[in-house]
Amino acid sequence: MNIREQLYRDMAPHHLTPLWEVLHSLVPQQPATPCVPALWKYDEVRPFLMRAGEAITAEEAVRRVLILENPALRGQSAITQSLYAGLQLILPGEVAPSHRHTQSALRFIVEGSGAYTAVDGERTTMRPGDFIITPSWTFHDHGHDGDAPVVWLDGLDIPMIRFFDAGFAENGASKSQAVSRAEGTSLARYGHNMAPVRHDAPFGKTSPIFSYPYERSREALERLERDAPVDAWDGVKLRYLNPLTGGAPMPTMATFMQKLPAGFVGKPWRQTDGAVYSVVEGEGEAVIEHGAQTWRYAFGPHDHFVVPSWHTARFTSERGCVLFSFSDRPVHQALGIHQEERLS
Ligand code: 1HN
Repeated sequence: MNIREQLYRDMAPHHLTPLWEVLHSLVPQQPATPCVPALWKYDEVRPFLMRAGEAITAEEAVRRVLILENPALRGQSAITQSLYAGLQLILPGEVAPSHRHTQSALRFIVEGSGAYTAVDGERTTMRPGDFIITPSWTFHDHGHDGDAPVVWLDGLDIPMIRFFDAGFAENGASKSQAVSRAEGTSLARYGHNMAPVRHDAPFGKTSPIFSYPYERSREALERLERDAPVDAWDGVKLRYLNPLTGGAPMPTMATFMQKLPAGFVGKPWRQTDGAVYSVVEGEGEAVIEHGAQTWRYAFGPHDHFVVPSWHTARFTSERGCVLFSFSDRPVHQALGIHQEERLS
């Protein structure tokens, strides 16, 4: 055995290890994510969700969710290194009981209407395409007074909070929290490019609006598609705002909605923030490239897919489509490490 190997062996019991053996993988020349691209076709996922509806109640499950696990991160409840995503089902008459946690959550409504989520005493009715926020450490419960299944995408910063070992959680005192404010109050206060004269930030670093209705987002995108230049990479893309800061609606997650016009053939891009997509309407194709590998995803309504960090992606759409997406971009930006490249 040479002196190097002898050194490694003798110091290992002392919990010492040589940097020079791992230096290159610690500081790669560019991001080297273990995540892989993945597509979940709604046609394939939906039957499993409905079977989950027969297998367990929302109340017993607490949250009846099928986790979208990155195929390269099985067992970690993660769709990227920092983000969690899942599809949640609530059936008529069910309640998902009140609790709170330091993890922030977003909901993007996929299918069905009439379910509600209650945040801090205010209920919001869910409609397809609505983007709803549960701020960190606010009590939240879900219920459903309608007559058909409701499914939504949950996006949470679970892996990030786990990484920081900063998670706390507790159950609410009652199953459903008491309603203390009329539905629509927070949207009226903060969602019209106005704010209370003596306002505070009721949810700290998180947006005071917790429901961003689809009809408004869609109208903006449609108008811009008609009246403004279409971006060669993104089509027509807008980011959701915290109106009190101009920044992302949550400290850990940014959300976006974009419309690709009919006949769109997008140019390729890559960014450090891995992103999760929910197809709202229409069809298209995502082409994702990394090294020598190429993934081609033909997507349609309610499909979900993930574009990992620093993978090159481009979109095409023959008949047009609307995409919702979220990523951990605000954290990259806060740390000054966000990078984005628009390729030709
Ligand atoms: C949670 O509270 C919800 O409130 C959904 O709907 C998914 C995943 C892990 C931990 C908490 C919800 C969750 C979650």
